Amino acid sequence: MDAEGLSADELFCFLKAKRKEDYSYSNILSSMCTSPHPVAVEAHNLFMETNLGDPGLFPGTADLEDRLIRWFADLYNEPSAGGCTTSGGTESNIQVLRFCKKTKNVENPNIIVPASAHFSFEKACGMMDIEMRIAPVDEEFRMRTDAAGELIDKNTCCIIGVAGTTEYGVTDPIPALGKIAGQEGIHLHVDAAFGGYVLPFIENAPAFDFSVPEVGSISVDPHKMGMSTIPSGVLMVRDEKVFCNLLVETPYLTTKQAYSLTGTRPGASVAAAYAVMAYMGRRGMKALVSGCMENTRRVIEGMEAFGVQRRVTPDVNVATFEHVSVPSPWIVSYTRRGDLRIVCMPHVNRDVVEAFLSDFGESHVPDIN
Ligand code: 0PR
Repeated sequence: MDAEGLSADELFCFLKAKRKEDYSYSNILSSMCTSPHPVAVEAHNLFMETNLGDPGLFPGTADLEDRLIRWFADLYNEPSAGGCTTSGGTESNIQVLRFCKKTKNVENPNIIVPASAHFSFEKACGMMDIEMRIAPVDEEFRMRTDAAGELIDKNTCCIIGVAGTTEYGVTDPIPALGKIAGQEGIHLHVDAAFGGYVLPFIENAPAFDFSVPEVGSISVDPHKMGMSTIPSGVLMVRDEKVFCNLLVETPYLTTKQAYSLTGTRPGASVAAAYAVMAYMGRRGMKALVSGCMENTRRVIEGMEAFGVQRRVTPDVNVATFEHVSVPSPWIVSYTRRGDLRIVCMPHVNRDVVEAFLSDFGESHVPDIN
């Protein structure tokens, strides 16, 4: 840090130049984040200085958090469900494993995740000394329930299913996982970080929420398909009592106990998440999701017309293909197996999809073998 500060002009000239070095979402086909909705930005700015770590100082913001949780309880078909906001999918998954480990209270706890699970579980298990048992997936990249069942033992404290996997956009067989979790009395967590804002707005979507009686918790991220600002996660639990064993004393705060992982917590992105849902309503979200799914189908159909095979038909707006390169300036990603992956986020609108397909078609040399 220099002795003298910069003028605001100099400072913002520098900051704007730095921001220009970032890629623009208009060419990003690899991200599960997107440009926040304008109402999210406005709400975020309005609540910029709020801190849900000391909620008694910000009762208005805390009320928005409660209202957001009530909406998700409704959306996920269990009006009495509880929950809290987090910084995103990683923190939500950590919180789930924290309470599952405490509740089970065995010496060598383990959890069962599908091979497709997000790497946040690896981090969480490392932090908490939990063994992560990996169940293989089937040819459509869904967790194999029989294999998951075989991995269970008396030390298993949680089974995880994913609704809208990060890499292939599919949903694990949650009702079947519910059966085995129920038989063994094990907590079933559904990681719906991505799919939690998609599946409720699609006709005939696979079951993933509290309507499956054994589902104990669901994580969902407003900063992904919820078009909110970063960082924003929600962790829903069927029975709020699971949080009790995470409580610590917070004597000098406005609330005397807290179970959240982080201390200071942004109210701004919570207000932003609330704003998007309030503004869009169910009908608006349905229209948004239908558009993303329509664009996903168009990408798949367009790529197949160039002879590039889809890897799987997804449940959410993630399209995957056999490995092929794409021309610049398009930014795509490749899965651990090497498959091309395109996420049709709201910024990947129909014009973007057509521009990508046209550029791809011009550059692609079909493999004649
Ligand atoms: N669970 C699932 C199913 C996820 O897909 C992700 C993240 C997480 C948990 C963790 O969420 P947080 O990153 O909010 O903690 N999925 C994306 C991924 O890791 C996140 C992402 C977003 C990555 C934008 C890149 C990017 O540009 O691939």
